[in-house]
Amino acid sequence: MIIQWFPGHMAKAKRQMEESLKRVDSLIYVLDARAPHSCINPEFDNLVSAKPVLYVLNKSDLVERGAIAAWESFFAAKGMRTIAVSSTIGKDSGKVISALSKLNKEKIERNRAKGVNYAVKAMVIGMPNTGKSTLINALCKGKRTVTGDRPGVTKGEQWVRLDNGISLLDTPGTLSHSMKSEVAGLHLAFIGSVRDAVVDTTELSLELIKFFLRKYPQKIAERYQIELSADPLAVLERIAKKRGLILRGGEPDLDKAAVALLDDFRKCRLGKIILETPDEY
Ligand SMILES: Nc1nc2c(ncn2[C@@H]2O[C@H](COP(=O)(O)OP(=O)(O)OP(=O)(O)O)[C@@H](O)[C@H]2O)c(=O)[nH]1
Ligand SMILES: [Mg+2]
Repeated sequence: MIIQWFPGHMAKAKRQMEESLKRVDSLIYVLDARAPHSCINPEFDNLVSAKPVLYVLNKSDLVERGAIAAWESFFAAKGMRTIAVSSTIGKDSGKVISALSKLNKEKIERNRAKGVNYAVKAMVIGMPNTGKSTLINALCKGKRTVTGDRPGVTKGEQWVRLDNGISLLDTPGTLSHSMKSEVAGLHLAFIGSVRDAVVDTTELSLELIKFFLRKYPQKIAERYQIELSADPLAVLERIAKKRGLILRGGEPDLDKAAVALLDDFRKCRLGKIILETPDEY
């Protein structure tokens, strides 16, 4: 299943980010901890090569600690500064601020030597729905940006100044013109970075079932109390029946079952699941 979504507002957002790059000294690159590799957008390469970058593995509450540690080591080996946080839990703010200050240490010290108190300006970038605006709210301890559990919530850039003088630029989440791989497209759709309305949700749920059958079959069996089958369609039918999602003629309502499954996965009701591990890359 090939996922493709690049509406005009993303092209515009990208142009704006390139323009705003001149006004910041660093980048905070927010990745969803469930799919860190798929969240790296090749179209951000020009931004990343221009400024120091702090990679933030956000939503780490949705993944086992050990799985995140493997990604942290993977990125560290590539010289990428990475920290894992959970912006909704919000106790990681100090960690982000200190990593950001470390990233800009030389500039801050150079200014301090001249008697100037330099405050960092960072642009927060990432795929849609990875939690950029939520992270900013956690850092400023307020509700300054609009957030929501779907992609495309942030429509335009917005500066937010923290108490300590640090300024953060929120940006709209953007995908790439074409996904770097079919798997990356699927993972981004699973985590809600692609608008559900532009994909065939039932087909997407069958792909998610295939993933579970491969990696975590028990989680599906336990959650829905069904017998497993190697055929994803049979699994979806069983989920529909178990949930009482039946069409008028008595057939299972696959579309509703698909929505329920995707929702359960996204809300962590199937347990802590990582979609990709470093050894696959
Ligand atoms: N479990 C969990 N959910 C999170 C976390 N951070 C953000 N979210 C949720 O993820 C959803 C998306 O958050 P946003 O902050 O709006 O994401 P965004 O990256 O700004 O999205 P766009 O502006 O659409 O690109 C919201 O429902 C948040 O509550 C986290 O650390 N853990
Ligand atoms: Mg946002």
